[in-house]
Amino acid sequence: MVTRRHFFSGAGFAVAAAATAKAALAALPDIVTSTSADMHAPLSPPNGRPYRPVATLNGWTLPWRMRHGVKEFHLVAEPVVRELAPGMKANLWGYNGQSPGPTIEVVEGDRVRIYVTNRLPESTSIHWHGQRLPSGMDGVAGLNQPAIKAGQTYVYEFVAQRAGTFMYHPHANETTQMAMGMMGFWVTHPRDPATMAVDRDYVFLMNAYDIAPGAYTPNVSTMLDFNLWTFNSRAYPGIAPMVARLGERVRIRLGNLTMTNHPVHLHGHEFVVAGTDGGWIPPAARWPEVTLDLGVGQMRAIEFTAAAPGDWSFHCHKSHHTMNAMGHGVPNTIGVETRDLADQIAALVPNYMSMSDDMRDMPMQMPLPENTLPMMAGNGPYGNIGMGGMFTIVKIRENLAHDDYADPGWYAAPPGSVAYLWEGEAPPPHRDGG
Ligand SMILES: [Cu+2]
Repeated sequence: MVTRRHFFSGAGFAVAAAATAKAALAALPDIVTSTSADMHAPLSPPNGRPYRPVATLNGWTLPWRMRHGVKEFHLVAEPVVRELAPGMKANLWGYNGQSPGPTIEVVEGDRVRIYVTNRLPESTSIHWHGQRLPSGMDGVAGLNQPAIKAGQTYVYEFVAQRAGTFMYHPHANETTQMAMGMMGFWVTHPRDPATMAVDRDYVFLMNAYDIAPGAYTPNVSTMLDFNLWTFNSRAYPGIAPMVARLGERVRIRLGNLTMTNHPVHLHGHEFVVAGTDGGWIPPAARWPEVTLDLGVGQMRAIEFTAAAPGDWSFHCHKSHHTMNAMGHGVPNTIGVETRDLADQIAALVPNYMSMSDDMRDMPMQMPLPENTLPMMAGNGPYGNIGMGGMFTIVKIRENLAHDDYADPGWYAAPPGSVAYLWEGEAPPPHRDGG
């Protein structure tokens, strides 16, 4: 969970201080890195055209420098250690200290220059997914440019022509590099901040890893059978809640860089799809949904009014995507008296535990290898939340400050508004005819 102290400390930023050749390096923007997987406060633009910044779930926005009217960013592709959730860290590849890399925010019409330094042990490139740009800036190694070799820096420059939702990722050895976490979000804000304005604008990427229980490094030869399903390289309960004040208009922008589709589902509210990969949908053409199936390589922006106070689930509806690493090829034990069986096996195998139906109630007691998340791990106000992976909570409260993104804790439901236990006997079933 993000605490207020962590959230507002601004800690986790570091600017690399070059002891030597500082004058020569002044030609390049500073390298800003983050050491924290917490959600940072949205970055209000210190210069350039005004806009309402986005909030990156368990992430941050890359600061830039303005040089002769050009917004200059410096991305560094490098090995990182990412905390996927408390209790588990992964050796990933990312940008500027984290995976995903920092969000890049610019305004429609901005001229943008991005320095990309490769500190990986192999060649890479960077593709600006969805952008209108010169072919030579599109970042497919071998097609649009030579690969960026280890140690090299390449410079990309183009005008952000279209407002909308974008991603960046390598187009060089990309199966490996995306399986290792190399990706980031990009938002181009409308030239007029009143266009498509909302009160809160959350962004994150959906990604997946295959990390064997007890291991730290993803298996990069996995094609489909991933075992950790994440929002911005975080698994529940490590994913920050999305907080909103009652009545606010909320946007959530998602990009899918996993190898399968994700039907994401919001509880208690309807939303509309307000934007696709190709731009904004005119308001009259939007239709209401409660589940959006996000295909591979796609981006969507959904919007809703935070109409009801409470704690509302927001998750992928593939139920195995709301679980953390589990064994595959497990026999079906539904209807099997697993307790009797478990006792017999336990006599042969110490510490054996079966997939019994009360397992959710005891994940904290299960012996797990080091650096392994329980399959279903969250603790809620009423007991265990049988969720991991691609799951988080939209927390809607009255009287929140409009710039308050900190976790407000659990919802205190008004008396009489919570499902309650029936104390009496249930009647026998009444069967018709037959
Ligand atoms: Cu999913």
